[in-house]
Amino acid sequence: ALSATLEMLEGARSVQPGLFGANAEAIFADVNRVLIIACGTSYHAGLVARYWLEAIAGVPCVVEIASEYRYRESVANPHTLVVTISQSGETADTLAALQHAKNLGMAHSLAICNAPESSLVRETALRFITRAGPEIGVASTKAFTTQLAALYLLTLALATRLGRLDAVREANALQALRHLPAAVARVLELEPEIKAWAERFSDKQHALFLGRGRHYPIALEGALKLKEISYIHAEGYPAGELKHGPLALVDRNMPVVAVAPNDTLLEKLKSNLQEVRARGGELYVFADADSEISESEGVHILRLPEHYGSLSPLLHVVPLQLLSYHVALVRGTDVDKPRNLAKSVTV
Ligand code: F1P
Repeated sequence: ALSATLEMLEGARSVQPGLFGANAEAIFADVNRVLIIACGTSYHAGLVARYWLEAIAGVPCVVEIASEYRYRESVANPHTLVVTISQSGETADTLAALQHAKNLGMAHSLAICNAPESSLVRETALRFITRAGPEIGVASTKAFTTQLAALYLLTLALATRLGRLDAVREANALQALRHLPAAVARVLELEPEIKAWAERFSDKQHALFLGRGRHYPIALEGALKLKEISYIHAEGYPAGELKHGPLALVDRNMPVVAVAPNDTLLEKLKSNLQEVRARGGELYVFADADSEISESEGVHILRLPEHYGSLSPLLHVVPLQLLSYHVALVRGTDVDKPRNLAKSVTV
């Protein structure tokens, strides 16, 4: 799926605004703020993008859950780019939130969507079609990774427009994007070990997912996937927030999954993990090949083959998706059609 999303980069040396539509250049020139609205997994993609847009493009960014946004009297800024993210392009809450933003006077809109003919794409000034192919299951997986790739391209386009990215950094970022499909393929090779971990989750009733920084939304997404397809109650938390409540839940019956890439937050995360271990919580840590972290009693570690810098969330979500998939298989739930859920939430 990612290869199809990134196909349009072939031979490109920079991210042209035109990737997002004919008027993109003029619209990007008028934008000083980004408002992202989406639901579910697409909302988590937006949360990751906020870290990129602020750090790389220097653009203030707010991310709103679409089903709530329209009930707030938020203060509108006409120079806002309203970014809607949706796999189906038919999610009623996202469409209503976009309409609300327009009514407030925000006319610059972009849809990141997998359905070219959808209502959402018709309603926005700009669009990026993710070309992930059809998602067979209800739970969004490849739609998520392709949404992230699209949001990273948007970040690069805005960063260049605002003079925040020189040609060398842009070329490096594009090279990293092009290498992504191969990097994901290597992560998928961890499947046998993840399958073995899944056996240990099958009789559990609760699980906690921890991450920090741009991997906090990945922890949220890991928890959502486990809930959606295996029906195990799961919560995603920023690891630093543990001591403000969830630590009370931790005991040996609560598996704790940690997203632990080798970035500047790893040391802080490790001290959070010690807090879990001290309460008897069993840790399942997704680290990188060169993360300084080691196995011990109750601490299981799987290593992703390479650390991927800014784009690391795209790789770290994959083992979490696989974990939920294998837990669901062991528990015998329907991975494609979870009870009570619909592919498109149109009401
Ligand atoms: C949003 C969403 C999905 C989820 C499920 C229900 O859909 O919450 O993330 O997996 O399919 O809807 P969309 O707006 O991205 O199509």
